[in-house]
Amino acid sequence: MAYRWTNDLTHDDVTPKAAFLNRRQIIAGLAAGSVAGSLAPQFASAQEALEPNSFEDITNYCNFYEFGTRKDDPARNAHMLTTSPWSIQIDGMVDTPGEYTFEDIMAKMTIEERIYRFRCVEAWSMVVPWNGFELADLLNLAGVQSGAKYVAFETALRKDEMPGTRFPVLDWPYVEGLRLDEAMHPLTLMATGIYGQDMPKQNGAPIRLVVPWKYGFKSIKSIVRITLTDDEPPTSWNKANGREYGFYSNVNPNVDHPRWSQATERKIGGGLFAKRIPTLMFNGYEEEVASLYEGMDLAEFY
Ligand SMILES: Nc1nc2c(c(=O)[nH]1)N[C@H]1C(S)=C(S)[C@@H](COP(=O)(O)O)O[C@H]1N2
Ligand SMILES: [Mo]
Repeated sequence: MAYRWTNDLTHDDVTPKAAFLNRRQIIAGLAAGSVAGSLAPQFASAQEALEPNSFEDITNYCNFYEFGTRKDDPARNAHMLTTSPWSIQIDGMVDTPGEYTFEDIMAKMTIEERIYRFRCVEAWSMVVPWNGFELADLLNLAGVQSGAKYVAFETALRKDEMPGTRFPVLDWPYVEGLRLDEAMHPLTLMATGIYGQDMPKQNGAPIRLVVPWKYGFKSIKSIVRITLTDDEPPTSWNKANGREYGFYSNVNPNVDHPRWSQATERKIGGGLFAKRIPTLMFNGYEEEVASLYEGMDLAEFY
């Protein structure tokens, strides 16, 4: 397909197109599942599978280990996090390194709504209406230098405000990374809210990453530092268990997690007897991002 993301696409071009492609692929994926007979879609229609999850589901079923490892821990504990004032240190291979205050960033960015499917590595999914801006716009503000190849991210680490960090569940602070082309992709969002409101603390206030074609753990929350580098940066889950969590972590129904299948998922909010739905290549964003990985063996680079 000749179509390719370019810098001359406006936000208006990107969002409806992304939504449309996503919808078409999901409908195709659901149809394939039901034809095979093994996967009856849990939803009355493919449309329903694309409907945003409720604010309650999104804010009460969370992974944010700094506040505890249970799904309801972040909703209970994240109120302790001070999110104002907030700033992000942008450093490494950039023209203008320094502390960028949250207010200053917000004043310079165009906030828009993006409804994205979100797929956790634990084989559940949600549909979330995020507000945010493209990470590329922030990186361009700092000025990416020509030798940069990767972007490293770091979450705040405050033992007094984050009870989960008193335990060595992960090697704190939580860190993540993207290849520069992944970071610059127009689907890659710095999210600052959901449902038109400021980001709830349990979802990564005041600012977090959202990379919709990768497993949820790549979408690092409450970011305080962004570093441009020429070396693949370490990531928390890869350090914790490199056999289970690789650097790329692209959603891929054909590459199983060593302990469970990634072929299907359960959409949160479907109820106790919810049936599983098929997981789509790159979480349904194949048309937009497959070209980033041309020639790469995605079973080796998982
Ligand atoms: N700092 C930090 N970011 C994080 C996590 C975490 O524990 N700490 N969990 C990740 C995982 S595993 C998932 S699935 C998503 C969950 O985002 P949500 O709670 O907004 O759905 O956040 C990701 N970002
Ligand atoms: Mo996750």
